[in-house]
Amino acid sequence: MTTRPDINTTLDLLRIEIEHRNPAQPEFHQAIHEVLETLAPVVAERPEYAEPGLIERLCEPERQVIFRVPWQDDHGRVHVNRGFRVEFNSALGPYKGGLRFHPSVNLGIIKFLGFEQVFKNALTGLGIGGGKGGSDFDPHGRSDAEVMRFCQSFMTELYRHIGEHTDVPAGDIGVGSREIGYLFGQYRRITNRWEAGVLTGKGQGWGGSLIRPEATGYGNVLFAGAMLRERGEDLEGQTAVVSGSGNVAIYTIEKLTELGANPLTCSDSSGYVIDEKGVDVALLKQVKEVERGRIGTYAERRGASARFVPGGRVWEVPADIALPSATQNELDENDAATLVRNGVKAVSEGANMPVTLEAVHLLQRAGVAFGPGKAANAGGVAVSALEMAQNHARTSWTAQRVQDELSHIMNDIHTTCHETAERYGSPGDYVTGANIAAFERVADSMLAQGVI
Ligand code: NDP
Ligand code: 2IT
Repeated sequence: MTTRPDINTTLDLLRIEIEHRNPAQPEFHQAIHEVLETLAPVVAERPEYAEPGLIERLCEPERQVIFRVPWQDDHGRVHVNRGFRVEFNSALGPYKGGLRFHPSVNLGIIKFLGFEQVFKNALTGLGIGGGKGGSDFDPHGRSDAEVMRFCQSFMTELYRHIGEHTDVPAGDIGVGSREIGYLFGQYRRITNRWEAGVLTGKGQGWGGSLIRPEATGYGNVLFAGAMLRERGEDLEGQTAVVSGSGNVAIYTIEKLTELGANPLTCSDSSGYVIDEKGVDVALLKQVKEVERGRIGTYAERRGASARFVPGGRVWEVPADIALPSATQNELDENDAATLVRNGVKAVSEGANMPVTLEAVHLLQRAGVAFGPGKAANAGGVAVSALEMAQNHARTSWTAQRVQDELSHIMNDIHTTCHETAERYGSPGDYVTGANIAAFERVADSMLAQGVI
């Protein structure tokens, strides 16, 4: 019989081989590392998972598309960006996952996001495969007309790869309802089809689901609440540090406030705001969503309770819980040590992979409840899948119905991760629980569907 050390060695060798075959993709390596280092107990118990090629197939995208995106700015100057769509795994359903527009986007980042998405989507239990895409286009400071021309050019290539039964993109960093509108319009124009289920995150009047904008942030707060309940506490009265000030951060702050917690911070790439009275979500929405402004403006308008800290890191602000909601690797080992010193009880990832692997280990060793993004931020893609269901049925559900479904799904994901961690000998370790539970679902389907 194969022993646990043998399996660990095999998984290590596999990881090294994957790193070698995918050079210069550190974020992809990190995402693979985090998963492979947790799989030994399930592979030891279920020999079919050691079948040659299974894990290799799981770590290799089914398809990767890279394309040129030329567009003209308002002065007639031509720009050339790069577009990506990585269709990672469709064993459980059509590829599903967002599009990111940010200058840092490259193939390695899209692959890490696609790999995470396969596991996240499996945890929702909703029959969606995993994919991700985007571009190194920077929407900051661009006019609506420039963003529209960019989206139209991007879709002029992307349309041939997507479809309601094939691959269903949505938003991510830099892609919100404005961009989804332009993308949907161009898809409809090229294909001459009203194919509502081809994109999610659509506007209310044309096939969007109520609560989709709120879903990721709301879901993460529900997940954090479930982790606290497991320790005999709840969210009421807890102080929170939140990073970011985009879609995920805004609705995280809104839900925290609604449940009686006190969100003290928000941030963007220029620095952070600390607001002793708790962040005023209406003002934040006005500054960031309506005016597309910078976070310093919030502090200027808020008055005495708020202060802008240029270039600072929110993690230096003492709080009971932390919800990183901006971007990958924004919370490192030093930040984690600061949080622990300040008595943090729970850290829940609203963003994808915001906490470095070393920081995750440090938090777990210190006994902090840690919710990995693939579980904690799955509410967004889950409501996207509910949007697809509404589109297919040509109906729309009430906000209450979607909220009820969301809270049911988040509690279910929490229970699955918790129970799986316990079953495989790591009680309280949500990373191991999430990875193994998702792996079992995807791997079983891949095994049943043969070597493809
Ligand atoms: P938005 O574009 O709405 O907001 C992103 C926020 O993060 C902004 O405040 C932005 O500040 C900040 N940010 C982005 N990149 C950086 C960076 N390199 N350094 C510092 N700050 C940065 O995106 P979302 O809120 O949609 O996404 C946030 C995170 O949540 C991402 O990791 C995304 O993958 C993840 N996520 C999103 C889901 C969704 O449904 N939207 C679902 C699940 C996860 P600035 O404007 O200064 O760049
Ligand atoms: O990371 C994510 O889960 C998202 N950006 C949302 C994906 C989706 O298809 O709604």
